[in-house]
Amino acid sequence: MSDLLGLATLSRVPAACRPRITPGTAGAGIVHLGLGAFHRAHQAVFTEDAMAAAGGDWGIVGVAPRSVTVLEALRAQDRLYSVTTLAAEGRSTRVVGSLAGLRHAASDPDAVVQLLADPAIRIVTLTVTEKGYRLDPATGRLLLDDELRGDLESARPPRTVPGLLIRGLAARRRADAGPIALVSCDNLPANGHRLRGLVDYLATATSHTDWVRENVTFPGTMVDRIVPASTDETRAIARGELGVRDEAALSGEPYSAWVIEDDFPAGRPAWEKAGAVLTGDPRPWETLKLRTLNGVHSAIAYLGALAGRETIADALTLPGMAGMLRRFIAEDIAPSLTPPPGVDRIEYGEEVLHRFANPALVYRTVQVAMDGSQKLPQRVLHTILDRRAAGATPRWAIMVVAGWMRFTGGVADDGHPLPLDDPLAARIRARRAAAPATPAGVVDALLGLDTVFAPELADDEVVRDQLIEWLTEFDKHGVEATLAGTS
Ligand code: CS2
Repeated sequence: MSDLLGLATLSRVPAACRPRITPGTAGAGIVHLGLGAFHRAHQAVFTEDAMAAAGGDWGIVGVAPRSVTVLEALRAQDRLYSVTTLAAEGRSTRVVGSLAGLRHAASDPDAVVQLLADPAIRIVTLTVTEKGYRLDPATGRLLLDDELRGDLESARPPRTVPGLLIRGLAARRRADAGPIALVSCDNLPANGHRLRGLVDYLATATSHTDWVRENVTFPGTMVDRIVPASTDETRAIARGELGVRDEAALSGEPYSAWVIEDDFPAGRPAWEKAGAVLTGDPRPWETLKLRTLNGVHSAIAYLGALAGRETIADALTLPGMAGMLRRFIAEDIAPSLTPPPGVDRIEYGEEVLHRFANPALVYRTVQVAMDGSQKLPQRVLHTILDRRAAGATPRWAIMVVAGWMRFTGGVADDGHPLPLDDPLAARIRARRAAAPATPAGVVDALLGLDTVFAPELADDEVVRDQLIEWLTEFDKHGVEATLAGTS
C-alpha cells in the first residue's frame, strides 16, 4: 500500500489533520498563477476555510508558470498537501484540499488561456513575485522586453504572465464569459493599481480596452504570512504528524493576514468567514506591512547575511540588531506612513520583531535577500523618499540600503561567498566592476540603477553621503561591530 498522501490514504491521516472540505467536491472558480509555497500556505488555506464556512464553487486551479517540480508532487498526491504551523510552543498540521486542478503554463499555455475564458472561473489570483509583472520597480511602468513584445505582436503561445493574462482576457471576451476579478497577491505597492495599469496597457495594445474596463476589476490586497522554503525537515515533520509522506509539505508561522479590496463583479468566496478583512481601501494596510514587516525583513537579511548569520531568527540576536530595527521602525518607518484606523505603528513593529524571533521558523537570510532590486523600492526606498520630502534624514533606512549595496559585492564579512540572485545581477556586477572599489565608487555605481533608484533619490547628496558613511563603517569595522556600536 502506498504511504504517499492522497485520496486513497487520507483515511490514515488523523481526523484533526484532514481537509476542512471534501476534496474534489468544489467546482473550480479561481485560477491562481504562481503555485509557490506562499500561495498554498496563505490564499489556498483562507479559501478552503471560506468554502468550509459558506460553501461555493471556489476550488482553485493552480498554474505553475515554469517549474514542474511542485506540480508533479501535487499531481501524485491528488492535489493534496499539508501545512504545518510552527510556533515556539508547538505545532499543528493540516491537509489542504482547495486545489481543484493543476496546469503547467510553460508546456501548455493554451490550456491556461482556455481556463481564463471559462465562465465558471470568476477570479484570477497571482503570486508571481515582484519580477513576474515586468514592471519598472522604481516607477511601476511596464518594461516591454522582447519576450513580452512577442506575446503581444505574434500569435505564438504566450510565454510571460502578462501575455497569459491578456490572451486569456481576449479569449474570455470572445467566449462572452462575463466579468472577472484579477487579484495580485504579491508584495507590490498598490498591487491592484499596478496590475490594472499593466493590463490596461496590454488591452490597448491588443484593442480590448473597452471590454477590459467594463468587465475586469483589480482588487488590491495586503497578504502576510511568513512561509519558509520547504526542506527535508519540513517533510519529516509532516510525515510524523500525518503518518504518510507529503512531498509537497509546507510550514508557516501562526500569524496569517489577508486584507482584500472588495471589488468582485462575479462574486467571491466568503473570505471574511475565514478571517480575511474585506475593505474599500487596502492601501494603509499594504503600506504598513510592506514598509514595516518587509522592510525590517530585508534589513535583517542583508545585515545578518553579511555578519555571517544563516537565519532571520539568528540574525536578530546580533548585538545591536534589535535596537537598530526599533529605531528604524520608530524614527524612519512610522513617521513615513498613516496606519490603518486603530493600529499603533510601534506595537505593530514590536509584533513583527516577535514574529521574526520565532525559533521554530527556519527562514534563511539569503532567501529574503534575493531579488533585492525588485524589493527595495517598496520596502525601504519609499520610506527614504517620504522622510527626505519631510526634511528628515532616515539614517537607519539608509543603513539597510548600504547593507544591500555591500551584499551585492557577493562576500560576507568573514569572506564567505554570498549569492546575488537578482534579475539585475549582471547590471549590478557590471556597474560595480566599472567603478572604483571604494564606498563612494560603489554608492555612485548602484545609485545609477535607474530602475531601482528614482532620480530624486539618486541625486540626493544627503542620502549619498550617509550611504558612503555606512559603507565606510562596514569596511572598517564590519557589520556586526557597526550594529553593536549603534546601541
Ligand atoms: C519575505 C516575504 O522573502 C521575502 O522577501 O520578506 O516573503 C515575507 O516573508 C512575506 O511577505 C511575509 O508576509
